[in-house]
Amino acid sequence: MSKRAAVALVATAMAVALTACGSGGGSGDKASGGGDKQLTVGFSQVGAESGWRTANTKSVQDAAKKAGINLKFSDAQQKQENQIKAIRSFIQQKVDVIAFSPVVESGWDTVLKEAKDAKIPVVLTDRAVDSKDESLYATFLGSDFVEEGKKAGDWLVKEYQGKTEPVNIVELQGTTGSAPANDRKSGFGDVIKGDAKFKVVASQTGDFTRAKGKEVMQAFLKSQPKIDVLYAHNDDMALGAIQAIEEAGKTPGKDIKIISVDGVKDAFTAMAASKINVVVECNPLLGDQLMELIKKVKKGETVERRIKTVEGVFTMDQAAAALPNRQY
Ligand code: GZL
Repeated sequence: MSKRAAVALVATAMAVALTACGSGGGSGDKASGGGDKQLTVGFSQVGAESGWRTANTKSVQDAAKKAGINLKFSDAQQKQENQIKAIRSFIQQKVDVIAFSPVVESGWDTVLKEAKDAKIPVVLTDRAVDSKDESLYATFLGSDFVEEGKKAGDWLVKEYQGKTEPVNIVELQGTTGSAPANDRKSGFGDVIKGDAKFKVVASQTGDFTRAKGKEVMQAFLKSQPKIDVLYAHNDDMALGAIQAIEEAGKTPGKDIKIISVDGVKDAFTAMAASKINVVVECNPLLGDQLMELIKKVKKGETVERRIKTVEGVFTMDQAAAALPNRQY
């Protein structure tokens, strides 16, 4: 074989070897991320009803970008039928994983069975479903709302320690049928039922929004001769209620003590102004943890069935110092 032919043969062999290595994934070209296919995730969000939700959406979207995940995002405007439609669309598009925060607890089995039949894993985040069939979702990442309700009740018991006169409580519930509304109500009720002076004289949904929270608080102020405490299932309803209380010529945080949940910046600002007495934190910044979970689930790795977020309780005296560090 001539020298020229031998050189051509070696060059060809080397070119074939490089191509095979690059296209084979694995130890291939690092720039393409080792050849891993980009994950496509369908995410159905509850809506845009509160400061908490806005922060949660940003956290999920930013985390998907950081993780190199192609996110198909749908806002359900707090309607279950829109979430079901979105999940069906994700199934048709053959996404790799479906993640969603169920607006209410019930009514998901049919559509989740469709996802299971299509072999698309489902990850629950923020809120839970009441399905008995645990094979319908891989894991649930979110807060313990019963615990949050208990923390709210514990603060109230401590605040009125040693007192005997009746304490009239009004309650602004979250979205009817949602896990946070159901569980924050039951956790709170379990704690205060041990002391007869506590009486929930009115309890109604404000749908987690400021507008509705104000409207329902106005009705409470008209119908209730004496209100000592407001327990609001989220900050947005508490902030709406504060407007109603002030318009009625009363001082929020003093004439009517306020217990709220979430811990958004506006609530800390109100607490620093002595208008809210205590905020039970509910962390919306779940994005990074969610994307890591999604990658593990897609790879078929074992993940915990229930992953709880870590969160605290902040009282009025702590608000001013905590405010600059609040991330949502
Ligand atoms: C709680 C979340 C609730 C928040 C509200 O995890 O689902 O929904 O407490 C939000 O602010 O609207």
